[in-house]
Amino acid sequence: MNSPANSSAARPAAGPKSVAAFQRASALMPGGVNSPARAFGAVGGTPLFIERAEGPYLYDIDGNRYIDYIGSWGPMILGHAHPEVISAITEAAAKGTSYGAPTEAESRLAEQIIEAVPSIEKVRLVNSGTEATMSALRVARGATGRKKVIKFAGNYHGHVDSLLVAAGSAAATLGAPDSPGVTPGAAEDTLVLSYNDVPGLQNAFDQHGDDIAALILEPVVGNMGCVLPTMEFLNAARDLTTKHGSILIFDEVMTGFRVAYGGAQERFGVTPDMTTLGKIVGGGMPLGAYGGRAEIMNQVLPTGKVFQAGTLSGNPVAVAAGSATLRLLKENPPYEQLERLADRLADGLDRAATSAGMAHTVAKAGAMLTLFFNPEPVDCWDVADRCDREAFGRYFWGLINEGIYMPCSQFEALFFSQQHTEAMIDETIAAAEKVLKSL
Ligand code: KE4
Repeated sequence: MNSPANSSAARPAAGPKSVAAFQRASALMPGGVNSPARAFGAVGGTPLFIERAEGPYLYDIDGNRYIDYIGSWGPMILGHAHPEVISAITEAAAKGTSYGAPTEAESRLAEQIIEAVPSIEKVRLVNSGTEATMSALRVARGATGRKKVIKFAGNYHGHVDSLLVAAGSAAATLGAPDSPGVTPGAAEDTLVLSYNDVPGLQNAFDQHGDDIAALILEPVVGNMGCVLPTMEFLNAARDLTTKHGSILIFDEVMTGFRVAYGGAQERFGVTPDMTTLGKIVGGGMPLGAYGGRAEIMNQVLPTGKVFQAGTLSGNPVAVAAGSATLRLLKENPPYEQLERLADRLADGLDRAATSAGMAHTVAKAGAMLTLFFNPEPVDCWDVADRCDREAFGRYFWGLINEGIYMPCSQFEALFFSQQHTEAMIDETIAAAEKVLKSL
């Protein structure tokens, strides 16, 4: 059956080597990928297989070069293959890749995280954003003795059973916001509300307040496209969790070290009880982290009774990559440059879409932004869900043909790095104008 995902006839095909590689991979791994976001399910056609990456560029196995606006879905804020990150990785690897015993390097990275995010008094390193949110949720439930958790439609917190409910990112993209295999028992204590809906949040606490262990949110959403919170919403989340003794978890896996060195909590001045991190904190290697007030984190075994563990947690190679990345971000903060480039790109895409007569909105926060194929400002999933997915798919492939690699879904944010230049932004805007006019 020729499902839309495979009917590349409707779109410019990838190069012959990617097509062959995809056929081989599809016989070996579900969808030929190790994460569904990469499968091009939303835009159709064949995923491009990547040979290498350097600075702001991706190179596919057919020899095409692209300006990269995925950046591995966030981690590559310094650009790909940064020499100092690569040498930190190779130096660490030469001393062995994993000991299963504590190292001072872990303490160094923990100190960097705690210094960057003051609301984190103690931190635990894990291997992914999913592990970070899964662990933070368990600690919040263990610390409060309560069961219920609030999340928001269109927010994605990794593939944690109890959070794969009305999830964003690839779950929303591929029409599986509520995954099979997540049992009613796993999801029954998850309350799903609408992002930015303050009355809805107030009602939930009126009804369930003293049963709510935690409220988890993306303080800037990347996983329904870039959606900003209202300050009223963030402050309501903070005030209501404080009032009811619930734990406020900021899932900063995407926003951490991205929208500011101290994440969205620094940018907005709202302090959570716990924070989850991933992506940039590992510098492109498998590393996540969760942390918060010492009184909460001391509930974690062996100090407390809440169990969480991991063979490769804090392994020397991933820690070296993360530590080098945070050091470089601290020594030479890219945030003003990234903000300027984001403004330039957002304005340029807005002008390009307007001159193409396309109904659209643009949203941005620091170096993450989205062009929505939707005339309504996107402030929650119900609005995001009304985007023109078909037009987005043609826009995506049109830009691929112009050497621009955008996220392959309307429900993802685009990211760029310290290596992106104004000239590249202008090239992207010109390409977008040409493509949007052709739609
Ligand atoms: P990982 O388990 O993929 O490292 O992190 C899960 C996660 C948690 N929280 C937020 C806010 C996230 O954005 C993510 C992962 N983001 C997606 C992209 N939107 C990862 C890409 C993918 O799934 O391949």
